[in-house]
Amino acid sequence: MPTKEKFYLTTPIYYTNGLPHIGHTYTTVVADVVRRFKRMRGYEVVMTTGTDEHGVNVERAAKKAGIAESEFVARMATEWRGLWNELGLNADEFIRTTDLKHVRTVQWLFKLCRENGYVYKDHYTGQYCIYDNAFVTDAKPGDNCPDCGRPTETVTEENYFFKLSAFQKPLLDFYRKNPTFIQPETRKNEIVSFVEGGLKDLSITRTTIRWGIPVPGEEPHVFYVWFDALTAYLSAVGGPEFERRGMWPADLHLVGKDIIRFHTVYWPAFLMAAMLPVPKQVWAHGWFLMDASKMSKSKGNVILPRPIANMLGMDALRYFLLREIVFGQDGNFSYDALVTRYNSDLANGLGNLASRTAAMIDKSFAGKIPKPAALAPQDVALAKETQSTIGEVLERYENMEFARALETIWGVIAAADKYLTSEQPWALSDGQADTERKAAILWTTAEILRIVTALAHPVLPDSTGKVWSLLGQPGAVSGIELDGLRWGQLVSGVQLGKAQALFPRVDKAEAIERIEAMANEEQNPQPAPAAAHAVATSASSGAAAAPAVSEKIGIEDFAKVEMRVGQIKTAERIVGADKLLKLTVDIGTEIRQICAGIAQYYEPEALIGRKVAVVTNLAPRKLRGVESNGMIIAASVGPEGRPVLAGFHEDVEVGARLK
Ligand code: ME8
Repeated sequence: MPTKEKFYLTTPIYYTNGLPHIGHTYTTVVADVVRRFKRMRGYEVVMTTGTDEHGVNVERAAKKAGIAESEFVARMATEWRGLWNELGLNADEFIRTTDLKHVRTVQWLFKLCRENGYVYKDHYTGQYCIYDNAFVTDAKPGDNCPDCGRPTETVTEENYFFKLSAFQKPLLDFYRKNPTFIQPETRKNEIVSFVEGGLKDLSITRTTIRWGIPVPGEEPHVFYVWFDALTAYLSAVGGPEFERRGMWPADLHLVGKDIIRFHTVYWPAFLMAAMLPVPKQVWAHGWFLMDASKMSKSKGNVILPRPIANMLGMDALRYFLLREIVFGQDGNFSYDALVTRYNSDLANGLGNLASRTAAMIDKSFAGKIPKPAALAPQDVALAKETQSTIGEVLERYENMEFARALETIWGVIAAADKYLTSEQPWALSDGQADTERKAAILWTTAEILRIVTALAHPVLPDSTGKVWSLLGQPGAVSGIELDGLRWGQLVSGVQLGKAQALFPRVDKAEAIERIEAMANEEQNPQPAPAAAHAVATSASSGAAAAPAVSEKIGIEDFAKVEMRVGQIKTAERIVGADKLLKLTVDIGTEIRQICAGIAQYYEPEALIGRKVAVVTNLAPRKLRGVESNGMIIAASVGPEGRPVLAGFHEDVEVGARLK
């Protein structure tokens, strides 16, 4: 069997001084889309992401948190990795710059550069902040420290330097011979003029920073940020033994425009100096802006991915990020545009086409995909149109024109909608001729849906999987070979799968309010016991809610908690929160709205009328954006903490106090 062609792609190795926001999510989503697309084109793909964990900022943050740097970065790496997993964005390799294999790779790369004569020791003079113990990049004598605002001092220290100046010509030659190395084209021009303007040697070690990779035998020298961070791409796929893994050089480094210079000037120069293969392409995309300015934690204008994924699903966020702005350019992020696109393109577009088609096949053909006896000219015309878009979409994906790829796919969805409207299969009778016509129309529509599903899969992995099983097609949608995708491959005679909710329509104002409330909750977590609002249990509410067993409380403490008998009046699921139920509970004096984390164990209808124990004097708060005013008591059973509602064996009066 021929071995597959390899494709190695990376996201930046993100800093651990904050948590992922929509900007980081954007790059990682794009990487994941490219990964899925390339796999569907038959490549063996490896995608790397990771965390950049050294430097003075980490030293400071760890100090502030009162913990060791190693512990601080371990916690942050767990958070990053955890969120990527939660969002379905887990890469094949997650490299941390504190990993031993990375440390060895950096030291090895340095050794090669040094042996080849591109490293020398000299003095570095820069502006230094004695309060923060750090050099201030790009500062001039007399400038203040941007972090603490105090005056900087001119300080000279001995550093190792990398002879970047020797690479002006090799780099310019390289750009010329590899015209697609820097993408998009506009960025390439910027970089070429920068290199043509002359390159200064680069200081690559520091003695003023402690938290870094040591230069072997040269302590206290540690590697300075970029020599360390960029090398992570190589460490992730074998480091010094990269040939064994066969993934290096990288085929694609995906980055934001802020770090393009490091990737297209420093990185190839380091590799050339070490006589190692240079990556094939660096793609620098634009910014997602918030109210026309760059998102940053200090400005407090960051958009978080989790609340959006919780409310609308991760596929919706993926779709929006790729559809909304042209890859490479800047664009604004707005919840309004997000929800509008969700309702129009996903709920009314793909979701509606899938559910309508399935419902009609269900009704007219007992849920089996019909086989058409003959096709009408309009069916054939639509088939031709759809077939011709396949190649177009593949090309657009290949050129990283995601917005246009999606636009083309959604053009096919619109054509299918129009076709149904004009053919009106629902108006046809059950007579033989009409049934045959219906078969042709519904087969054609289902075939369009199959093709659209395959083409949209890299962007909408979850929902296209659902449509695929709805269509009862063999195998998994991810297993389709896009290059073999053709009109007419729909398998008929198969039974449709179970219909699943794809993109339930949402009320825009309510959805935005919920997303914002969840984001607020995530950014300003409230101290316990609020965390246990959903349902109070001894184990699942965690240590924060329940005092340690040994810690006794007085009766006066217990008396502060007001508990009453409540009766559940209504219960419903909450869109975007699969664990929560929204209840209204009569507590004798009033009807309260309470959210409870029991949706996976209790059917809403079965709860109506049930009497429960309610904590009634908890401060109200929002859970997943829904107000919760009280707490229902439940036991936490088994290792998963299954909630079992506390109840009463005798009839008790609603509102009675529990003591
Ligand atoms: O620079 N819009 O890490 P970092 C779009 N550790 N993309 C954005 C964005 C926004 N508003 N904000 C961030 C570093 N990004 C280094 C990288 S690599 C060897 C070392 C994305 O945590 C974009 O990809 O600051 C940008 O380049 C990256 O996050 C910066 O991440």
